[in-house]
Amino acid sequence: MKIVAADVIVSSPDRNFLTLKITTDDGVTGLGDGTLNGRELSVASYLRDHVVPLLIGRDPHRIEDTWQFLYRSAYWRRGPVTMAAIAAVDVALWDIKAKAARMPLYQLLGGASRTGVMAYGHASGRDLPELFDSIRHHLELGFRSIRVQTSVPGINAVYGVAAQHSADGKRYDYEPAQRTPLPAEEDWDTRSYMRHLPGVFEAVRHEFGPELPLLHDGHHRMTPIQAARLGKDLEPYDLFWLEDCTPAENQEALRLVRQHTTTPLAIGEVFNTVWDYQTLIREQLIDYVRSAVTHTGGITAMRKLLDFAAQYQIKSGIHGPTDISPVGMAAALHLDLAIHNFGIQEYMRHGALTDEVFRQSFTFADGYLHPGEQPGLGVELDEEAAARFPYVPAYLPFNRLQDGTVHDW
Ligand code: CS2
Ligand code: MG
Repeated sequence: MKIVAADVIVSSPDRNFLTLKITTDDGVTGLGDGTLNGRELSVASYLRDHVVPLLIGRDPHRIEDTWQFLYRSAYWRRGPVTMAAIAAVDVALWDIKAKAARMPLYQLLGGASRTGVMAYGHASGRDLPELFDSIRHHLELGFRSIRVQTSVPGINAVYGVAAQHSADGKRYDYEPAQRTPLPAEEDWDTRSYMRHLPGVFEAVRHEFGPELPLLHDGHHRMTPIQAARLGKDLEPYDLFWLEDCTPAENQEALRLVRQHTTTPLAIGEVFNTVWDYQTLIREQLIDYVRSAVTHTGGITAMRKLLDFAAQYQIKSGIHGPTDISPVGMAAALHLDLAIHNFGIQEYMRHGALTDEVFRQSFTFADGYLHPGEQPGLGVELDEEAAARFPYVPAYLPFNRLQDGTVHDW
C-alpha cells in the first residue's frame, strides 16, 4: 500500500477546522485533525508546503517510522504548529490501518478496557439561577459530570460563560473563538474571582448535593500562591479537578500549589509533548493529563504520554472543546476506551453545521461516550459540504488587568 494523495481541507461550518485526508493506492482514506484555534492557517501551510510532499509514495502502515521521520527530519521540534501537523498525519494513518484491518481503532489499540467513556459537559451562568438552569440542562442531556464556570461581579467578560456571547442567552456551550478581524479584549481581576468562586461552589453543592462530580477551569489566570489558596478554599466542595490553575511553562511552580492543597489538579491542554509534563508527572504534581490528541502529536505520542503518566497513577482527562474537530474527538474516544488509566473526557457538542460536514458514528448516552464499531475512526468528511463553508478569520480573546497589563486569558 502506498500513499497517493494528502489533501488539507480547511472549512468553517460553525467554526474553523483543519482536516487532513490521506488516500492510498488501494482507495483507503484516513482523516486527521490539525485544528489549532485562531492559528489554523499556519498548520495548513506547514502541511501543504512542507509535509504533504514527504508523504506521497510512503507506506501508510509504517506509522511509528513516519512519526519519527516527521519529528526528527524537521530538525525544529515541538511547538503547537509542528505537533498539530504531525498529529493530523498520525491519526489519518491510524484510521487507514484500522480500516485496512476492518476493525474500529480501539480494537487495534488493545481493545476496550471499559464499556463507555465518562464525559463532562460545560455548564455556566452569569448568576446562580442561570448557572443552576445550565447544570439542570446538562443533567437532562444525560451528563453525569459537570464543569462549572461563572461570571464574576465587577468583571465584564469571563472565560467559559456561554450566555455572555449569545444574543438570546440560551446557548449553554461556550465558543471562545470569535469571527472578528482582531482579538477581543476582555478584563480580569484575580482577587475578585478568588473571593467569588468558593461561594458559587458552596451554592452548587447545596443545590445539587455532594455526589455530582464538579470540575472547574482556572484557565491559567492565577499565580502559584493564588492557585494554592483557591485550591484550599475549594476543598470543602470536593471538586473532581481544578484545571490550569496557573501557567505551567515553569512546571516547578506546581510544587507550591501541591504543598498547600489536595484539590485534584489537571493541566496540559496547551502542552504539545511529553517533555512539557516531565516534572509534573515525575513529582506527582498533577492528577490528570489534559492534552488533546490533536495538539500532542497524535495517537502515537499520546499513548506514550499516558503510559508514562500511568506509572504515577495519573489519569487521562483529554481536552475536548469545539475547537477539536469530530475527527480529533473520535481519536480521543478510541484511546479513552482502550487505555487503563482513563479518568474523564471533556465533551463540548459541536454545532449542526459541523455535523453536516463530519458524519460521526460516536455516540453519547447516559453520561457516556462510545467511539462506535465502524472500521477506523468512524468519522467521514463530506467534502462538498465542507466546501460550502470557507475559512473565516477568527481570534481568541485576550485579557488586560485594570491597570492595562496584558494577562493570561
Ligand atoms: C478550555 C478550552 O475546554 C477547555 O478546557 O480551556 O475551551 C480553551 O479555551 C479552548 O480550547 C481554546 O481554544
Ligand atoms: Mg481548559
